[in-house]
Amino acid sequence: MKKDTRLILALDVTSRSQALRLAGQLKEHFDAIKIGYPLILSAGLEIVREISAFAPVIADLKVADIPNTNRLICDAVLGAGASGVIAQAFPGLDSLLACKASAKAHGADLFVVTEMSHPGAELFMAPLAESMARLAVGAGAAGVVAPATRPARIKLIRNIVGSRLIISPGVGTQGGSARQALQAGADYLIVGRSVYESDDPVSAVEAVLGEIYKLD
Ligand code: OMP
Repeated sequence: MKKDTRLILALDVTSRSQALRLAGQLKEHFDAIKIGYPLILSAGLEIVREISAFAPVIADLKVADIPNTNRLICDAVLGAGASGVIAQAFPGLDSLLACKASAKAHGADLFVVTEMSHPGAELFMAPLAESMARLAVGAGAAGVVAPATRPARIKLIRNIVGSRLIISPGVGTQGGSARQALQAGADYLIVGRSVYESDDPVSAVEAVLGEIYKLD
């Protein structure tokens, strides 16, 4: 995945035509486009290949099952053209290794969730986030997902994952700051509603980029 804008678009719309329009309009501003259940269940698996024509697709299926089912899910979405897939760590190492094997077979990247960005994640995920990050490293993940809403947690997770990628959701609508997340060590920011729900998505993404460039 290139690292030009350091932004990943979370395209959680449910209309195929809107998704394709937004992808075409915004592709220059993002290094990748993340799609998940909302769009894939609405538009069908073929949307993965259609969006891949604009940018590398990360399939956010938060895969969280036994190894065999994980493998089947990853094979389906990576076979449809995704360049990366997101899995949950909590089912354990064997489940993650099944995702990793599928990713490797497709020349794709595995990303593993450590701690989620919403308030509810503080109950069960936050206390185990460091173990999840260690598991991601053990499984050979290309990167992890860590919350832009809690930059201090990104810093902590960076110490565990070393040079592996950290992709961070929660900027904008969820209240996270792009600048703080990058300063804490995120490689990429995942941005969704604050861009695609805007009346002017291009200006909305340019505002985030302005915040990023101010870092230099
Ligand atoms: P917005 O809140 O609209 O910017 O979207 C954030 C995107 O990141 C959505 O697609 C979420 O499903 C996803 N996400 C989180 O918000 N929090 C997490 O902890 C993990 C993810 C994710 O795995 O991408």
